Amino acid sequence: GALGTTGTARATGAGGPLFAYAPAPESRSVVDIAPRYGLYIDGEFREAADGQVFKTVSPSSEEVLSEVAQGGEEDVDAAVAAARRAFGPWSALPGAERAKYLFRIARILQERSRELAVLESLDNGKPIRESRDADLPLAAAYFFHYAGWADKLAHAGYGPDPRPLGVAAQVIPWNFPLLMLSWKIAPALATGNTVVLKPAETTPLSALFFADICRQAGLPRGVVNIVTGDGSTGAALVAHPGVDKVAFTGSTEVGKAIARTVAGTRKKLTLELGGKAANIVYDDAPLDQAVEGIVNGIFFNQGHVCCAGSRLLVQESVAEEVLDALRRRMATLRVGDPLDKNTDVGAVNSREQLDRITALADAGEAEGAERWSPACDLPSTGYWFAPTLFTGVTQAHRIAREEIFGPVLSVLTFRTPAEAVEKANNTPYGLSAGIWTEKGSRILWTADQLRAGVVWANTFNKFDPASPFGGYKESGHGREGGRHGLEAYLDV
Ligand code: TAP
Repeated sequence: GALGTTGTARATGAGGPLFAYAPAPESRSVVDIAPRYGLYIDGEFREAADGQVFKTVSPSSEEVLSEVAQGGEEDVDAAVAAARRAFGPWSALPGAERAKYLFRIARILQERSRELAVLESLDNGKPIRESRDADLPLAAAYFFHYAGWADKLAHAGYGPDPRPLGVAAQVIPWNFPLLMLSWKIAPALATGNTVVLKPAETTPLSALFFADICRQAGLPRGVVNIVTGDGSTGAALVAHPGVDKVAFTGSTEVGKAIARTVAGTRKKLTLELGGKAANIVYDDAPLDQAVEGIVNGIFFNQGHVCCAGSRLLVQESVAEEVLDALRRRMATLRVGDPLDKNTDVGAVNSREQLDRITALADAGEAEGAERWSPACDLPSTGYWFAPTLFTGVTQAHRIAREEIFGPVLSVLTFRTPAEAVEKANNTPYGLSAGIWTEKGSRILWTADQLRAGVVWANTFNKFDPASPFGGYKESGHGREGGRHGLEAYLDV
């Protein structure tokens, strides 16, 4: 009963009725979305205990894609209990055996990547080119990477016998639904932990398809549980006394609330929160390349990226040249249907997020910055925001200080490298930064001065499973990816 044979209705196992398919409309020919999905607990799909559901909507068409179970406290309790039961046997498996499951999951992600890419673009609004070329290959790559660690934990530098923590509660955002799931689940399973994961309310579908992949891979029941719902479901999960580890990615505000909940308990916590990255362009930079990097830095994934290069810091002597080239390049961006392979900028994920972006952009104008967007026809239904550039921005402006999480770039200028660094670090965040220059010594000096967990040089938004990712200051603590990412799930 694999999910994914187009047009084939499926109703297998205990979760059958909650996982049966409606015939797919033409536009989604490679993915079948059921009218209704249950929670995935203890290897089965089931209704929420109180029968509550919510709707998940396609942000590009405002069409309801499916109804999904709204998990409550009782469901969280059942999921944590299932994960607890599974923990003993799972953690006792030799690492090489756990690795086999992770490799299997990685391969199924590859095999089903077309289906999942379409699903992700429908539920999230991101361009299919990005879900196909970034989200899906990277999600599989994280599983391959951590599969490789599972039998080598004794050689990871944490002593001969590092122990898993137990049940991991994982709460993820809507910007990279499947990729954030893989960042969380792959290292947790490799190290012998079991998982209860709550996806974001606006993007639950790929996590539910992932649950089906776990079944397909024969993963023992209870090792991965998916509890869909809203923020209250996440809060109940984080607060549950049966949880040993909390991993959260999302807003700094919710991260702080979670830190308060977890304080004084035995729970180990990692937080990956917001950002306000500086993308620094020096006057000796290869400017054409830098302009591409600026565009990628802020318009990739509609700017719904925690490490987005949302503040462009450009050296005064080349500012006009860079801005002219940037405006010309922005005018070529195609905004629209996420399923069109020519689309560069897709739909904003939700009405709420569109309202947030709109309010902050309006504040930018009200505070005196100069707003510019290329002429572009936005579709009449769905949630859209034109790529936007603000010049004349000062450090006091809200658009220079607050995370916008949308396709909005704030431009500031600097005269000296010291001034660039001072401005770049003038933020409560510290997740990422970019540097564009021909001089190697300048790259090293700047990177050393920046308080940012990730610094890209002459590139931006590059991810690799072997590379640790995470923030300084209010961008959170703990690292995901690579050997460092193991530490979050081990008693070392
Ligand atoms: P958050 O509210 O932080 O959502 C992240 C996840 O936490 C979601 O699964 C959410 O569930 C859940 N959640 C919400 N309240 C919770 C609580 N009290 N306890 C436990 N879990 C809880 O982000 P958002 O509201 O979607 O976005 C707001 C802003 O946050 C954005 O504009 C953006 O600036 C920032 N943001 C940053 C990131 C990253 S990666 N840095 C990611 C997302 C958003 P629901 O989705 O059901 O609410």
